Amino acid sequence: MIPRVLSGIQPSGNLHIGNYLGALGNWVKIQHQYESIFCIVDLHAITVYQKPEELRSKIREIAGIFVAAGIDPEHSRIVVQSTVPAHAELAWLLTCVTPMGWLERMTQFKAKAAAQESIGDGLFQYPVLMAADILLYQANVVPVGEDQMQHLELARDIAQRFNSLYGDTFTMPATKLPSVGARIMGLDDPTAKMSKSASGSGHAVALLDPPDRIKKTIMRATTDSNPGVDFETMGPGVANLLAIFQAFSGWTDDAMRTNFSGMRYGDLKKQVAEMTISCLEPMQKRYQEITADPEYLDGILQRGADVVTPIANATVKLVKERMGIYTPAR
Ligand code: AQP
Repeated sequence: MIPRVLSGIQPSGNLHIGNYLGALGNWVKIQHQYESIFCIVDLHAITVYQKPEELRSKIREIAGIFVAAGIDPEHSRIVVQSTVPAHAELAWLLTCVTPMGWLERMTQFKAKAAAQESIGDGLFQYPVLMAADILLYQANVVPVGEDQMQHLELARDIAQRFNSLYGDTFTMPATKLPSVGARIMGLDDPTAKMSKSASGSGHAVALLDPPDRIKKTIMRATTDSNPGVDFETMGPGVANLLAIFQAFSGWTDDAMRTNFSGMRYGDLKKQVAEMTISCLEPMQKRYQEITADPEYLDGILQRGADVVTPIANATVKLVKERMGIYTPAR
């Protein structure tokens, strides 16, 4: 059987180069080795308040970006999470086997909760919904950025606990991280992860930013007090710029050292900006073409839901049977 890959992105803001280098770009590279399912996880996005109109348009925008970036809709399924109700149903079933202590340890919950005035229960339950997304499809591989590793570990713990309570039911999903770019940091603050929901114009490069804005953001990036690039003593800002360049270019470590050692920061930033723009421009052009025909995207999302719903429903049925929940004979 062909192994299955699953991953997702929240429509919670503008997709940025961290989302691309940590996740989307790798999905594109590996999609044909697997049976591939890529989700726009709108039920995750609402764990913090989203303006309804913005959320609606972000879902479509992200679907367009997936295709523009190279997700092949003839091969891979692009699914809006809420169009497959089994995600929410399995999440509840798994909530009932997940100890609260496991969720209390999640660092992303602590960080996001600290930024909220009032913390919705959904934010606390978020990792269980993510486990449900993955286990619903018995995914073998989950390609994500480094910030999602703890949630993946939890998904495995939940699967293991369910399997030991109710018998072998779930496949253990493996985490797949990119070798470079697994954690792109904020350009304004290289000690914090680049994030969709962070504010500030100098923080992130969005995938749909025009070239002049990309250049401006990168040229303003925080560096350090060294006179130029020193691979032994560089600070996190310079390391981040080099990681962005390397992840986009695919250059080896040796090539990076040869090209950048001693380079002044102004020149480094220029090269990073040029590389970023040249990698994003074709995607941006394709995005304009794709979104000119809204029916094209609707068709892709409908097909995605149609293909994955029977897989998802079969898992929920099995889980309910295992747990002893009423399942009609037919
Ligand atoms: N800075 C990053 N570097 C590398 N990978 C990243 N990812 C996110 N930020 C970086 C990866 O992108 C995928 C989708 O992320 P998500 O939408 O599920 O939410 P997130 O991880 O919480 O990402 P953001 O951008 O910080 O969004 P908000 O601000 O809405 O929470 C994941 O695979 C993630 O690892």
